[in-house]
Amino acid sequence: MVVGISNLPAEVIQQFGQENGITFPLLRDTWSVYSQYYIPGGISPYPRDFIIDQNGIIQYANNEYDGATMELIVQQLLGEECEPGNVNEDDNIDVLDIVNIVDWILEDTDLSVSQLCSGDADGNGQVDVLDIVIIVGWIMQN
Ligand SMILES: [Ca+2]
Ligand SMILES: [Ca+2]
Repeated sequence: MVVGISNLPAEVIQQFGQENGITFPLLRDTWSVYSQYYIPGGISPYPRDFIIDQNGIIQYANNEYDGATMELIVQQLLGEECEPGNVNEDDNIDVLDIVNIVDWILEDTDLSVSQLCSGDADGNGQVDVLDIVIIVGWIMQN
C-alpha cells in the first residue's frame, strides 16, 4: 500500500494530488507523524521515502528519490522472483544470456530491476564479469 503524508494544509494537499494525478491516499499530518519520525540534526522527515515491510519494520528510508532501489526492495518484499542467469527470460540458461550480459557490461547499460535480478548471479548488487563466470559454470553443469 502506498500513502503520501504531508503537513501542508488540506487544500494544498488536495490540489497537489489533482494536479499530479495521484491515485494513492494523501494523508494530512497534524505534526504527530513529523514528531515521531523527527531526525536529529535539523533534518526534516519531508520529503522522505520510507518502505515499511509487512511486519512494520522500516526497510528503506531516503530523502532523495531512488526509484530503482525502491522497486527492487518492494519486489523482494513481495517475493517476486527472477530466474538467475536467464537474463533474456526464454526457456533456458545458455550462451545467449552470456551475450546479453557482455553487451550490458560493454555498453555500460543502466539495468532494469529484472535485468539486475537475473544477471547478478553472485548477488552482490552489480552485474560484471564474475557473474559471467558463475553463469558459464551453470551452463557447463547442464
Ligand atoms: Ca536464457
Ligand atoms: Ca554480481
